Amino acid sequence: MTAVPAARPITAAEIAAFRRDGAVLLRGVLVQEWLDLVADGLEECFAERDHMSSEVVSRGATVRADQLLAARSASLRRFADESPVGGLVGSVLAAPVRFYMDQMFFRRAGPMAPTPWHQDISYHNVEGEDLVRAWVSPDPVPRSASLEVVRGSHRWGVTYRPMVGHDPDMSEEENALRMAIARKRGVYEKGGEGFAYRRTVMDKSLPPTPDVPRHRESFDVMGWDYEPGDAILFHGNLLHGAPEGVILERDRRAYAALFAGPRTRYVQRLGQSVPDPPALTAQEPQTGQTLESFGDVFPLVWSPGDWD
Ligand SMILES: O=C(O)CCC(=O)C(=O)O
Repeated sequence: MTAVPAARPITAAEIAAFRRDGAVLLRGVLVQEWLDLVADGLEECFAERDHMSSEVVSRGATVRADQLLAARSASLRRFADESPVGGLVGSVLAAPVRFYMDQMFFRRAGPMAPTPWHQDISYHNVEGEDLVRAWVSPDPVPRSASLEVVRGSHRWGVTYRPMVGHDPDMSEEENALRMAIARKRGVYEKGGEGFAYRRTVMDKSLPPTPDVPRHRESFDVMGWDYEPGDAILFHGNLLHGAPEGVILERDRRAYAALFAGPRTRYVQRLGQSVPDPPALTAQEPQTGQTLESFGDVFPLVWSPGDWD
């Protein structure tokens, strides 16, 4: 085990809520030391773009999305491996967990760029029932700017197509035209040479992601007033996003770490968006292998009984 215990024990009701809804807000589980590490690590990564830094601009509002931050920042490495979030994920899964990868979604105060609705699982070369996100921020995030989820959608048994990137049924010129039209409307991305959402190939064998904002009343949308010290855990198959048209009164700096339980398997996705961690690529993973097969790349952070 490397994950230290949370500021308070997780309750049976919280574990039941996660399993039922696919997400749960855990109040007051992180002490200040962890929030300082997250704030330091995010500011450090924000200040220095790397080859996977992407800036997504939407009508004058910008979000910086970076990938694999623990590999760049000692503070975030420590948070991923040693903070209580790994053990909290293990507690909801009742299983050993490994740190898989992490991302930041960094917005300064001002108009807020939305996060399009999606499931995390479809952006990565993994599949299975126990990929779980731990979302934390050193900033208060009001309900109006909250991460939002469709309650229970982790149990729909569907993997949706992320609605980003190249349409393989269109020519290069048509794709370029599509992006030029979006740019004219103020929606564009400044990606890095190692990663950009727009370079994803749309996997047309998967159904399109439902348009939640357009048909919002048809979905059971849930969100929270988030306070620093809280952690939001949500299932890798859960539909989630963040709203458009909000003015942020303060920064909204989110750190989102993905943890994997024993049923998480490697799968080569046509629509893979986020590159595999380089240490995994070096081992030439094959579809169907569990992440446990790569224990040196994804070491265990917590196992049942560790906090007893
Ligand atoms: O914080 C956000 O806006 C997006 C977070 C997200 O999509 C994630 O953590 O998977």
